[in-house]
Amino acid sequence: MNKNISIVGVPMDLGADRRGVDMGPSAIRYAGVVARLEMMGMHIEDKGDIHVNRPHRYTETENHKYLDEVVEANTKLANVVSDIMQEGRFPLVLGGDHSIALGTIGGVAKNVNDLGVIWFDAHGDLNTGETSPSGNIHGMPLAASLGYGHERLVGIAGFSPKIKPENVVIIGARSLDEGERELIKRLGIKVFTMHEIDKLGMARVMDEAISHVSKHTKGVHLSLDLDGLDPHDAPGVGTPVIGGISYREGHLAMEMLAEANILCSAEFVEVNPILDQQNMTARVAVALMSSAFGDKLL
Ligand code: B3U
Ligand code: MN
Ligand code: MN
Repeated sequence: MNKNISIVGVPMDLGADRRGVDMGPSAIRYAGVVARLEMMGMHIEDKGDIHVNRPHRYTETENHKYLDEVVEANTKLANVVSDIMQEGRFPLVLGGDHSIALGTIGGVAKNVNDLGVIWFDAHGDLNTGETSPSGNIHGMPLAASLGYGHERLVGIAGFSPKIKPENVVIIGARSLDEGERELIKRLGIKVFTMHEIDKLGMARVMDEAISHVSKHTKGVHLSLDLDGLDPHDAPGVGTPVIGGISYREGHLAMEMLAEANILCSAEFVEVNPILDQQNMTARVAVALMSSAFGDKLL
């Protein structure tokens, strides 16, 4: 496990409908992420936040809200993340809405051929401008990373596709749009919905997910949307969906990732302190991070 971790915040909420996730990085820092990881013996460098431009007015481009701002911030993020990888450090990105996965994956995939991705989420984030019911770009980053969607999103970091469908797993899905279901079937993406988690248990799901994403890859990126967890355990998210992954199942999943020692990068997104209760969701995010980096109970 790489003990040299560089933290980057992305105070972005333009990819989502509800304001407030732009304060996610502050909430996660306030929840003590640096101290917690340092206590575990990690060497932490906090690079601060990426600058995200505040738009003067609402814009929409072919069913993409705030396309210019989202592309600009993700382009910057991809460069910062790529520099961190070049230094041999582990990028830990704090969101921000999930549109920032485009920049993170762009920066990581530039440095890791055949990157695997574990996508923890209630949603598929596999919409394009044609299929999106909302025009919110946070519902599109996985599709765009695979090469589907608006050319300006797909083109972030200057190359596409960034990842291959056979190297992706989605875990925790329970709200998929029609176009997303079609893309999942067409590309043969491995999805562990809540049905599989209930039926097989998280331990078996993670065993299968880990062997799937590490088979043909040289590193795995963890993209964890806090709305993958059940809203009882993580209420501070923009689009809560009932019936999610429990706090305990989330920890088991992170502990198994640490044991497998496959991660090269991670991001924790969609923490919305405005909708939270006593910063609980940010604290859950920090606890999950510590498990993903190998914190043990005994
Ligand atoms: N799939 C819907 C809803 C959604 C996606 N991601 C979140 N919500 N957080 C959409 O708008 O694309
Ligand atoms: Mn998401
Ligand atoms: Mn989600």
